[in-house]
Amino acid sequence: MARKFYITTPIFYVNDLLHIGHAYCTIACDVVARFKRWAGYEVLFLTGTDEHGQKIAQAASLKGKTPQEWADYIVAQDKKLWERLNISHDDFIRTTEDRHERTVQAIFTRLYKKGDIYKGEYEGWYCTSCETFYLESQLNEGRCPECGKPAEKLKEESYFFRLSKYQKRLLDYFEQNPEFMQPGFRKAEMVNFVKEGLKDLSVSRTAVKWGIPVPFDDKHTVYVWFDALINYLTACGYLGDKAKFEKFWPADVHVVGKEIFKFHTVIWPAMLMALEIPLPREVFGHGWWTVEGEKMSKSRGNVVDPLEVCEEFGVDAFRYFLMSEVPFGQDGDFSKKALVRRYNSDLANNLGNLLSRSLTMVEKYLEGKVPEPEGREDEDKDLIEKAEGLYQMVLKFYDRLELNGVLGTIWQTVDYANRYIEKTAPWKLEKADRKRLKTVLYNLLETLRLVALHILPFMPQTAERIWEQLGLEEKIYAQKIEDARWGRLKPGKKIKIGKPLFPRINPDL
Ligand code: ME8
Repeated sequence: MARKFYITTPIFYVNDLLHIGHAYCTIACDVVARFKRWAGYEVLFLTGTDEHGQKIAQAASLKGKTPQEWADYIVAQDKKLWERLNISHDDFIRTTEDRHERTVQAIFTRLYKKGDIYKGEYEGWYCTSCETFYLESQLNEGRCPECGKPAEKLKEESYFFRLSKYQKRLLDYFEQNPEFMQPGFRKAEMVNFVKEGLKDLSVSRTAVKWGIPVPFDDKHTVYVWFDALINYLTACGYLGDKAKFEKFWPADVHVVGKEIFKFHTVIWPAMLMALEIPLPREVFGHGWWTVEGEKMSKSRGNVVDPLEVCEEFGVDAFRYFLMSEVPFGQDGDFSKKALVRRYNSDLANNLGNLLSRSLTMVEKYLEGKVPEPEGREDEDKDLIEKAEGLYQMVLKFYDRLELNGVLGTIWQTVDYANRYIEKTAPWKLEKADRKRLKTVLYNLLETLRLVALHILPFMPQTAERIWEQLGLEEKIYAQKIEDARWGRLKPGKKIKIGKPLFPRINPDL
């Protein structure tokens, strides 16, 4: 039976259009999902939208729409964006779907019957924008510590989830599962937070109408975070499709931004413990992007639209930039200048040049046909070792979601192949040693084939273009791990030189 891999992005709010931060997280998950599929896993890659709550209702009313109309509009835009960015999700969940509402209500009732949800009264400071209650001591001069907007004092009847009951079990779990929170440097803060003592969590609202009704008390709607986290269960068939659930749960990794790490490493695990369901294997908290050194925000007017970046530089250059620029887990800074720099050095000068130089020589010296190699010299061996070893090398990086490490490894090979051209100087071999010329050019083409396979998860279109230019007829998507072995390129086939992959961009423009 194929091994399974279940990976999720956060479900994004539908109050507004998505920006590069959302695209970043989703592209990273897409890269991993694509790699896992290639490695033979049966993958469930989930993304979707978080549609309930006051924040969405307010955004809709500002536009003169009902929340549902507004959500439908944003969802259509989100889906278009994912298509443009070549996101290969297997499912897109909306929290307004029946399958989800049913699951949330069933869970709420179950936990109520079990005594893990009870009725009480809530008094606290509430930030509508972040849908979160705060203690007075957490506010900054009456303002929300997250978004800076004024918090309101609220007192209401509320259902509570008995989070406090799970404090010890959570701490034990963290200790026994050191891999659960990634990257590791995020762990201490969560452990301390739990150690300081957990308060029961208010999980219903009477003031919010746009939400899933509490099934046995329709004055209340379910708190949006309690509703949202459950999406990961709904989508893999919990209470609906037993076979699917048994296959895919527990999730292998929830990839989330660092600001919602706590919801995923404390509240979510406690909910699962209450439901007596195994916990996800890993929660990965990635870093945040600023833009030219500043926090991205509507009021600053510096929100970067991923569609515009793709229009200007191409989808693959955008994907490459986001994945290579910062170690996954760290914060990053987006600027066109940095993108152009990386585009020119890594994509145009390094990868693009390697392809065009290699193909041009094959065309010029060998009538455009893939040659037959003969013999191996030391410099060949080095190149072959690097190219053939790629799969084993990148595996380790993928395991830790060090996606820039994967790219760094592939680019070492690309770099080495360019140096191999300088060392072997095929233009001198043309007259002097045809046999050697053929071997050298074969090695370059074969290296490019392996590089194409390895960049496929990151830059699907580019990988396909390289594949076509190498004259390979079988589909790149049909390739298996075995095809990453050296020597599978068949001599005799015609190459098909195409347009340059990445024409240089003038950095001064
Ligand atoms: O929090 N840099 O949704 P959301 C990097 N609905 N990533 C960023 C980013 C930035 N500047 N801005 C946003 C929610 N993100 C909830 C989640 S899950 C059960 C519910 C990414 O629309 C990052 O992944 O505010 C972050 O966690 C997510 O978008 C938040 O999206």
